[in-house]
Amino acid sequence: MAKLFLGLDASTQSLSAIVIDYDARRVVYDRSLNFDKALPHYGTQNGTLRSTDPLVVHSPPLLWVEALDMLFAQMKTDGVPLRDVLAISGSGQQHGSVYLNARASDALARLNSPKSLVDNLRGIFSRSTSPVWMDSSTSAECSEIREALGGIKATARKTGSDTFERFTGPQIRKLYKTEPGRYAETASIALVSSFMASIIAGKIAPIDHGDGAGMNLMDIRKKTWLPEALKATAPQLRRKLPLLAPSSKVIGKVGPYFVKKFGLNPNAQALVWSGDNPCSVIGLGLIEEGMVAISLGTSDTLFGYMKRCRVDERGEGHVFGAPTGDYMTLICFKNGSLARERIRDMYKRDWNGFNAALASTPPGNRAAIMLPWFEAEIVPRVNTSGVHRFNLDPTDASANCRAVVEAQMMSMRLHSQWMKVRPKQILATGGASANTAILQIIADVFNCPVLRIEVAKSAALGAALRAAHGWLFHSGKRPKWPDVVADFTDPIPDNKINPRLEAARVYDMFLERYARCERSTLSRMG
Ligand code: ADP
Ligand code: XUL
Repeated sequence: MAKLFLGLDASTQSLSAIVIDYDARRVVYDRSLNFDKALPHYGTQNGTLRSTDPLVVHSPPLLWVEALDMLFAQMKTDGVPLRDVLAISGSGQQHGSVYLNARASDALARLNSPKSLVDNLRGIFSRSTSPVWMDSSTSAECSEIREALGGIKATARKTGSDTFERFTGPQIRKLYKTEPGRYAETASIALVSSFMASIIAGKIAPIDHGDGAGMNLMDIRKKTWLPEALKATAPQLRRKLPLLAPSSKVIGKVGPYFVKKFGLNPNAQALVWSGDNPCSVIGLGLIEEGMVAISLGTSDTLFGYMKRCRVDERGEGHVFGAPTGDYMTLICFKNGSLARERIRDMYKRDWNGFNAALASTPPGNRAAIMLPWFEAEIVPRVNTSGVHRFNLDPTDASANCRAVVEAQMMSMRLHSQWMKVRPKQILATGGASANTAILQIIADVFNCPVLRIEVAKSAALGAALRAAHGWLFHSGKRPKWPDVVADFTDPIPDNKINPRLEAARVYDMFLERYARCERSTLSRMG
């Protein structure tokens, strides 16, 4: 019998499934369900709901619930041998939180298979929408918690990051301050990852150390809840939070709902889920110091594996737990794919037209620069949206296409200097990593080769590999990560995008000019 493992990824815009055949060392199933297209009745745009306040960005948790049912039904229709799946794990967009009432525990334990998941779980939320990572509405709460923890440096040292608007602690504090009744009604707070794991396992799932580090609530070194952070966030918080666990933790068997309805094996293990970025660390095989990746998904992120915890005391970057039990560094930019799409659409192009514009303009863009802050930005921290152009004619479509990508990559290089890693190569992943013209700019800006692996969905692949690792571990084997990720994460041969010397030289000089534009704009904004 083949050893199959299932990895799911509940990302911002879609839910994906990857099944791997572990012994054959290959992916045997890969499918995604786009939220806006598959479930239009939730009214999401790119997976989120917008409010009149542009800083507030939520998603309906029932959307994720319905998507899970749909994707399992799809797997069954597609003939995936679900009975042979030995373990399931998953990945979730980080930071987003789900608020459950006192009925949740029971409802999860008693999922009735003739009914849909939505009908089973409709009544378990104390809040019908979940703030997600794109939400920037908690600056006041960030200041309050940061101050209680002793300032930026102390907060970063204690929790792995300064306080950030999208992090779960500040979001919880905002709920407590603005809707105390709802907060009191909340029996349990989950992350997107632990919420989805709870459905699969039929009980409230632990939060893993990778995703837990994105809350401003976990002691980054001890990997336990940090009492002073809990106190600074909201009263009685400890009892509303689940346990923390390493990401190899088995929660239990998959729930009978999935066995009866979709034919899963009753002995299949349900592992804790982790964040999409920690899962991508595994899905890209970043298991040695100095290995770096860039994910071009809804957010753009730059991240790498780190053996010993070293935080960014200036407060822009993050340290999360890595699924290996070590650490990872990360820096996150909100204006990623959606900013590129905005420019593409503004100038009425498709991706081919966008790439033609990149091809027709020179590196350095004749000194034209854009700060593409269509949305409040995470790094650098900008709380008012606005696109700023320097020496850039707004009617010059080609120069604007180049400007958005160059700004994103310049910003990544500039703000990742604290990681003190000069990458020898960069692995690219996420939806936009299909675009070689964009990857060429990354190669030139960082002056190193960019590579891709076969599977673009590194988070879902990472989740499947985590499931395999966890299953082997709990079967008494001592699996080694290099063996687990081998073959799956090998870069595609002959697919290396090499830096161009002349372009790299231009970008070395261009960096300071870009930094000056950023600095002057930020100081004007106060
Ligand atoms: P997430 O995991 O955050 O939901 P994905 O990693 O699936 O997002 O990436 C989705 C994004 O990929 C889309 O918003 C789209 O802009 C981008 N994308 C897909 N194909 C291309 C392409 N050929 N060029 C540039 N961007 C692309
Ligand atoms: C990371 C972050 C995003 C989300 C969505 O800190 O906020 O990358 O995980 O992908």
